[in-house]
Amino acid sequence: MPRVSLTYDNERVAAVLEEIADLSDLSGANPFRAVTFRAAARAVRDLREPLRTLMEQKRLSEIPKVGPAIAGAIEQLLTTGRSKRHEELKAQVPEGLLTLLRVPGVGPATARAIHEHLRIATIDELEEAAKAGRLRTLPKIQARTEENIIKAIASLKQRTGRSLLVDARRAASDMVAWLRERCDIGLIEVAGSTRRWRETIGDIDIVVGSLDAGRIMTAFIGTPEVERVIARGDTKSSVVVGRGMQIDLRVVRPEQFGAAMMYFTGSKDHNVRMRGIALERKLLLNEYGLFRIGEDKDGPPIASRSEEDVFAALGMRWIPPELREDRGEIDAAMAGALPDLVELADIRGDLHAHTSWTDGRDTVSDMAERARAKGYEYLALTDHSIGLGMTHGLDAERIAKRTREIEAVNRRMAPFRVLVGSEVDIRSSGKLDYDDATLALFEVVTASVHSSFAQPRDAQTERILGAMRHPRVNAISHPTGRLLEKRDAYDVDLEAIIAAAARTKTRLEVNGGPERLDLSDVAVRRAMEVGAMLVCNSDAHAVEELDQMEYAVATARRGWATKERVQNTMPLAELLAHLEGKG
Ligand code: DGT
Ligand code: CA
Ligand code: CA
Ligand code: ZN
Repeated sequence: MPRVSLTYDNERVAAVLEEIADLSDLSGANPFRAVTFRAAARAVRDLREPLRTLMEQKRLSEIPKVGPAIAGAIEQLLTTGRSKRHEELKAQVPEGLLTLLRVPGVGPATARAIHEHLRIATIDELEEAAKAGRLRTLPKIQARTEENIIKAIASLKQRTGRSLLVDARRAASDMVAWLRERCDIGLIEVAGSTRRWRETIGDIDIVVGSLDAGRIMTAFIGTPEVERVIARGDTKSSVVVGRGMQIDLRVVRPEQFGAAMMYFTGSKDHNVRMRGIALERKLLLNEYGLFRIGEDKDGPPIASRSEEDVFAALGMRWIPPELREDRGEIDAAMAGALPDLVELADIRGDLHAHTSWTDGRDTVSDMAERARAKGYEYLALTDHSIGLGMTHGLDAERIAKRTREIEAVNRRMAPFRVLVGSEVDIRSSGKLDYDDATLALFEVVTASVHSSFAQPRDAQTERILGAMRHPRVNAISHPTGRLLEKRDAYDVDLEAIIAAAARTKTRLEVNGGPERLDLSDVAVRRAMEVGAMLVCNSDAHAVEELDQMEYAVATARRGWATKERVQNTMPLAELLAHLEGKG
């Protein structure tokens, strides 16, 4: 049987190599070792092939920055899930020291000094010491560093510890692929918040319908990804895989699969209401099926095999998992008024992507080829404006050169169409980064905030409203600026922006970047209510990131978005007409 190729491998190995680097630093060992491992981690992240393939072809040492020692460590990780060097270092370095490195501003030398002098090993202890002014008594730590550490810890503490949806989906599909291959399971699906495409995930839930629970549990626990087994039972087990991600697996009988999927998909609030609806009809709904009250639990259910059966028996159409949050979907389903949600297949092009002209990795031609291969009719390449010094923004001369390159690609690839686009920065003053004459050089302009996040609410709101009033600005990208588990949205009157979007016909982006998902589902719902138009974009900085569109569409669906309200479901000709004068 062929081995499952685990896409998660490269990322997982890179993370361990990085941790080896951090631990080497913390142990005060040879500093070059840390540098080497960190460089190798970066090289592994940039790989386009699975490490497993390279290992099987004995080509690990061809990876830049990977010498024989690191190649050996990678091979150990891939085959046993562990690395000797990693384990040795972990035994050497006091537990908890690694977590201090998560505080921005605390490097290895600082962490070691803090530990040696103050015996501090946790973030809570660090915060306490910083607040008591005890850090500044240490050599090389100034009062300002101490202040910064207090601030950094405050923002760290805002994180929920939940995982990004994209990481959960990857780990979940790797596990499903592994179990399918090992056990030949017909009925297996991801449930829980991952199936609902919630923006962050607490743990992954997988449901299997099979009569062979024992064998499936054994395979589950024996997966090479598994770092720790939390619980093992006959029908329910839990494990932890890379990066602390927990996976719960439940096995039910095949004829119970639909009811179990419904139960474990949740959300909890949705389930509570569904059970209430059942009770009103003198029915009992649980993970085994829908039953007439009074009959014993082992009697035959009215429905249980598929979700459709259960919903139908309750007088409802099947509710897409993205809607199952108890936000009105149950009433809508009973009234036959569920929205006809936008689908990935409705998307005809992408209106926000970057190339190697600015901070993207791939060329105009590569991006266009991949977009066409995805079945798109068009792709807007929206490289950054000049003000973003760090991303090598386009000046007049480079705009012209890039446009000529795009035209050449368009001649070759017609009828596929690359649109000449710009992601124009909204400066802190509220001015756009290009003058009107320059903006007129683009077919698509999306405007966004990349700096001065701390402006007061009124100023920030006016800054974005000003951009929306500009006739050449088609859309606002990542309208709130949030980075999940990293940075809060800037303080802005989103209600005013959504209202202005409807008024000025400026589209609001649903950005599919894994850390963004911005607008959020809730904001999309508001935009839908108010009549604002949306655009679903990938914000790809490399060809494979065009696939982030899936996340933009899922987030739009969670906000009840329909096809008619998403601009890039339009065919090219219609889109071009709309872009002129904001249609
Ligand atoms: P998460 O893991 O925090 O991202 O969110 P979920 O929705 O995946 O929650 P989780 O993993 O605790 O449970 C998965 C689903 O199983 C949940 O959405 C509803 C159902 N469920 C689990 N435990 C209970 C419970 O005690 N009561 C009810 N009503 N439903 C439950
Ligand atoms: Ca879960
Ligand atoms: Ca769970
Ligand atoms: Zn962008």
